[in-house]
Amino acid sequence: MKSRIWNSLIYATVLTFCLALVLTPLALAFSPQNPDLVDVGITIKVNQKGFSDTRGKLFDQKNTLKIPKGQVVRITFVFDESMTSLAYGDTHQVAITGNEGWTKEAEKIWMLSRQSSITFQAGNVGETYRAYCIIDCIGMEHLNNLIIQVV
Ligand SMILES: [Cu+2]
Repeated sequence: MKSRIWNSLIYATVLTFCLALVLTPLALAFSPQNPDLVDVGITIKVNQKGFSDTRGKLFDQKNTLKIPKGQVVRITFVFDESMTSLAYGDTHQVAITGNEGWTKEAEKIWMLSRQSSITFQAGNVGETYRAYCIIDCIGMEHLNNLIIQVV
């Protein structure tokens, strides 16, 4: 009799475990923040000189950020002020505006919270988006127009 109770207990435990194994990935797959649903992840450094790629090359009117059409893109903005600079005490907050009219804001980034992302789906070839800092900061004249082009 006792062993039957044990058996059903074990059975219940195993069943719960198996369900969790199956359901947890499913739940993750359908949660909107799931990184697996992002096709392209891009890191952009933010400092008083402007927006730059991970190697430190600044973006400008000619050197635009290119993203592939139709893909879900997550752009992570990283606080990149040098410790020796006055701007090290600064805070940035980046927003992206699409030419369809939407605007998405990242969280504030500063020395103690160094990165924040914006995720969106790229439109068709030729569409452009624009990223800019929405906080008064040192170097804001260089942080007002990162051009993102769909290619
Ligand atoms: Cu800023």
